[in-house]
Amino acid sequence: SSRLVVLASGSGSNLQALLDAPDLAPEIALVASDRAGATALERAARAGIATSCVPFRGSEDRDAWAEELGEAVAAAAPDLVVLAGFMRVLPPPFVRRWPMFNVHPSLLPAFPGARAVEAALEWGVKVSGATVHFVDEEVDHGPIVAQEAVPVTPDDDAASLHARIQTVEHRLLPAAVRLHAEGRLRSEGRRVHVVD
Ligand code: 3YE
Repeated sequence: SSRLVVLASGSGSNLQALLDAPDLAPEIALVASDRAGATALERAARAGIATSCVPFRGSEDRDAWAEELGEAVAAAAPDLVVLAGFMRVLPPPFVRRWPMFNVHPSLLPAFPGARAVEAALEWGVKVSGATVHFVDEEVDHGPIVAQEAVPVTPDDDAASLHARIQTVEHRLLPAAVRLHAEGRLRSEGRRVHVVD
């Protein structure tokens, strides 16, 4: 069976979507965070899943922090690592170690970075969306696995647009994780295809 490690900094709603996915083949072996207060850790504990917290101590210490986080992840022996609302840039040695997904609240390559929902509103786009992509050395840059558009409405603020995007994320992420576990993703350069 396939083993999953989920990294989360915040509420962990994407973790909850994975926990709630019926028939999700991969077992969540560990939920790890850079923030002691992350609600994701509570959700994991409540679900009987092992947790690990390696607090981020500042950018000067990123390599040592990532090394420590990497040890915790390695001990769980994942087949796939999922960044689910994880808000730290991971250094190259970490991202090369396992296949890794990130969930991002825009239609990449538009609006990468930490404030994607706000940036989309400020730009005035009429359509935004959600992206699941493989993680590489560059933030919000790796090959796209799944993507779906959502409309931006005139009365939207960041909270309402984010909520609409998250509804899509909670569907796209478990589906993408399932495809990976089933060995149904093929890469051709940057293009990721689903095979039967
Ligand atoms: N790391 C790599 N590639 C990726 N992390 C994430 C995706 C992803 C990744 O595709 N290599 C905002 C992070 C952006 C940011 O710049 N954070 C800084 C400073 C934040 C602060 O001041 O608190 C930091 O320390 O990491 C996950 C999404 C990252 C979002």
